[in-house]
Amino acid sequence: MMNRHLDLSPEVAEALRAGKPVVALESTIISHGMPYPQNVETALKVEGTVRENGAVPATIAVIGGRLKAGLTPEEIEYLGKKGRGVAKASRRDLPVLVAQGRDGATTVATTMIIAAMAGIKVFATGGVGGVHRGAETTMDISADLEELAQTPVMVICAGAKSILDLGLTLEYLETKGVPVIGYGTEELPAFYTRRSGFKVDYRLDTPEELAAAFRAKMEMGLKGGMLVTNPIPEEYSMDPDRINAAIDEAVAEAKAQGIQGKETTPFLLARIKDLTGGDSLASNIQLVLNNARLAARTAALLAYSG
Ligand code: PSU
Ligand code: MN
Repeated sequence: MMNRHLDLSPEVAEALRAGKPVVALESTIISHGMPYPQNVETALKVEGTVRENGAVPATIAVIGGRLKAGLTPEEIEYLGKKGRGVAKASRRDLPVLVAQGRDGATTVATTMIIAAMAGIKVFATGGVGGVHRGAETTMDISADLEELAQTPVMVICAGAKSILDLGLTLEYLETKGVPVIGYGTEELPAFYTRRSGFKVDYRLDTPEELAAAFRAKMEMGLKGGMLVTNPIPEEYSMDPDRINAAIDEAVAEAKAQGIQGKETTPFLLARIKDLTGGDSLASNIQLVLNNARLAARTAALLAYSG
């Protein structure tokens, strides 16, 4: 029985009923991750890419207190235009937003929760949250990591930005038993760049191998998800020195201005975009499209074989 707070769009409901592949997409990237109107254009383009690769897109958000899997273009436009006026909703935010009939842009954590409620196994995004630099004193660790530890969804991302402490993020995921897969790489990609200097747990090279590993995890009843890190295509990757200088500057500004809590990640993302004169936005869009393609193909294998 469907959760009483959840609404599936007619297209998503029909696809799930028929056992067709569905790919979940998040909405914090729309409201908080990119400026308007590129955020709306990108969200619609990502949905198109999922369709072209044989799956049905389910963009996820909280609207008027309803958990939504599958949005209309009008709902995507609404979330994109309202931007940071929409609450960024992680796991701890859901109870009050739902009880009060409010809107929420879902993070990786919340998108996983709602995807799992709906029965969606694969989710494509840009970057995941992780252990922030300086977490040994701030304790700023994204709820995304705890969600990966407990909710059965495969998250396909482009690695993690070095606004995070990548080494500590990998240690945390190891402790929590979350497999970190490099797609076609042994190295953890760093979002804007293909390399980070940190090793992933396993390199897998095909959607078939991703689907098989996820299926094995499910069959063993091991709880939690899987993190697939898919490097940005070479032609869109950024110069590491330039992007790392912008990230260091943004982190220093956040510290100087006393930015804290859920504001930290959106602040850093917006500053990096400004400091790179908008170039990082073009890369960001391309890597999300690249992840959507891989997610759709993997979802199709999980739906149709085995
Ligand atoms: N990192 C990115 N891009 C993003 C996010 C993180 O490179 O858009 C968003 C995602 O929605 C992620 C959330 O789930 O920020 C993590 O926020 P926090 O660090 O506050 O948990
Ligand atoms: Mn945080």
